Amino acid sequence: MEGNANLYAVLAEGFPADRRQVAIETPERNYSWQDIDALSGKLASLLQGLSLPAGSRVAVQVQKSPMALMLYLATLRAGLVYLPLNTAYKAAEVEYFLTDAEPAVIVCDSQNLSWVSELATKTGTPHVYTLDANGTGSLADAMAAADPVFETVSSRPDDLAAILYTSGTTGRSKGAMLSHENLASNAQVLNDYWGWSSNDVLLHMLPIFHVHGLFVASHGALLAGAKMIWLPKLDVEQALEHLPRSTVMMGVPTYYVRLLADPRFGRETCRNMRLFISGSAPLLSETFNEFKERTGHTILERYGMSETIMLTSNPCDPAMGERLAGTVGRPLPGVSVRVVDDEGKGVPTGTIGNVQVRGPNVFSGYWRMPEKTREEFTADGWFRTGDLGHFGGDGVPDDYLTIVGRSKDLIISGGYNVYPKEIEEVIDAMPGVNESAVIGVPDPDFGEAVVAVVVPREGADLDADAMIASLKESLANFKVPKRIHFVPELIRNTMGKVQKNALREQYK
Ligand code: MCA
Ligand code: AMP
Repeated sequence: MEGNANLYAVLAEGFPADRRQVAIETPERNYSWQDIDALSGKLASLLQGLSLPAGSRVAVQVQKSPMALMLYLATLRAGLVYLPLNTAYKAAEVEYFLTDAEPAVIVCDSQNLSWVSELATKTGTPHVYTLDANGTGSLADAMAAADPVFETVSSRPDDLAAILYTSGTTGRSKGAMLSHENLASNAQVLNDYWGWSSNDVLLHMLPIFHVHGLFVASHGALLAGAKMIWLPKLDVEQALEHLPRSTVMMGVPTYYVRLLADPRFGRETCRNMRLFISGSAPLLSETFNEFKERTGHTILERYGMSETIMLTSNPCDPAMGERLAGTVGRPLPGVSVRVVDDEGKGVPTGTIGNVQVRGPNVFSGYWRMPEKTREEFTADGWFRTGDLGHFGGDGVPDDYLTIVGRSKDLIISGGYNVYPKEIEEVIDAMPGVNESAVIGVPDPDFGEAVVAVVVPREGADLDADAMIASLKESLANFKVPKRIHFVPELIRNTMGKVQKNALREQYK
């Protein structure tokens, strides 16, 4: 008989034989491997008791906690589809996801219960639960009597495991559909490539509503049977306390910039560290170099997307080559990456082109968007990443990829993606605004910062601070421009298209 392709079953194969060992350590309490099995089992029993059709979505917008991770694992075990939502999203943003994904269940923080319940009624989401950072809430109450023994549902490799929303150039978010196989194959490849072992201790400080923290980091430790030190977020003070007992850390570049900004961070802090991994946004060479100088460690940079999970990585094993600043390394085993011109023809080494990918990790399409899905895949089955890059060049080995930019109009701020169009639409609808252009400018902390250039209507008296305060009511804070500049008109080319490059140059 074939094994169960359910991602939880795959991950659980890596759990240590002695289930009493600590799997997750938090400042408040520890969770053993047995606790993971029993708590995710109880939640899975509860979800199964709702008698939902297979493939029903479970939307989750809660603060990071071990119980939130249990809820993710329970959703997998029950054969349902996990839909994580950034905790920064406001009601108007969450409404879109509930309307589009039609989840059967939404779990939220108790402080958001009133507006989430209203949305659930409006969008027809039948089950609403609360889960707070300390593990309490109506979900905990409901699971109290549930059976901790749960036989993980048998899944096929192609069954949907999660939907991750990723914004589109049109400003409308698309749900990337990831299967059990997409996630499991990537976790298995990384387990080997990054040399995970049960002796590792992962310092987990990333949010768990995106690929980086939820899949790459958590799956890595779970599949290796390695302990996680689980912190709610990046807090340099706490990082300094826990790094000396850790062997692996993952972060977006801002994490490394912030660690370096603290003079106490250095070799001693990293004395037990084996591996620092960076991704989600470009790591500046100066950060890479300063880190090496200060700690003796070479950050490993890798590249991925919500639609594909991890695609390329610098080597972990020194025998396989050097980790090179500014590059994202080689395609992972089993993953194919090609760089092509606009006609789809391969370009020579060192030449910039469009990055396209293929492999068992690549998603099957966007939720209920067959047209959009067709557009994003080539006729011969390659996914168009929207990133621009080149292989080799400049003394870099020919099989190392460098990402040089994006053909999509995307800003990455502190590892979060911001689509200018979405922000422009909200600004343009504000009273007194004629039009706007939203751009990313270099920022020492966030890598890129969101800035808006606004053309007021004639006679309008706009106030930047008031506009920012108003934008915070409907948009997640990380999307809200850090600064607004007023101009009489936007720079355009002869075709009438706004020249964002010129604006970026002017306001950097
Ligand atoms: C918070 N703020 C931000 C950001 N985060 N503004 C812009 N960009 C951000 N990323 C807002 C806050 O709401 C606050 O606004 C103000 O900025 C200052 O907040 P601060 O205290 O500095 O923020 P923080 O809580 O320390 O968070 C910064 C952070 C966090 C630690 C860098 O954003 C973070 O953990 N980012 C990681 C994102 C991530 O995991 N990305 C992976 C995506 P106000 O003062 O107005 O309230 S997965 C992915 O991209 C792919 C697949 C991949 O390859 O991994
Ligand atoms: P997301 O939509 O959150 O999945 O973000 C994926 C995008 O993040 C990719 O298409 C890249 O543009 C960017 N990205 C991820 N990792 C890196 C990296 N190491 N260097 C440059 N860009 C990256």
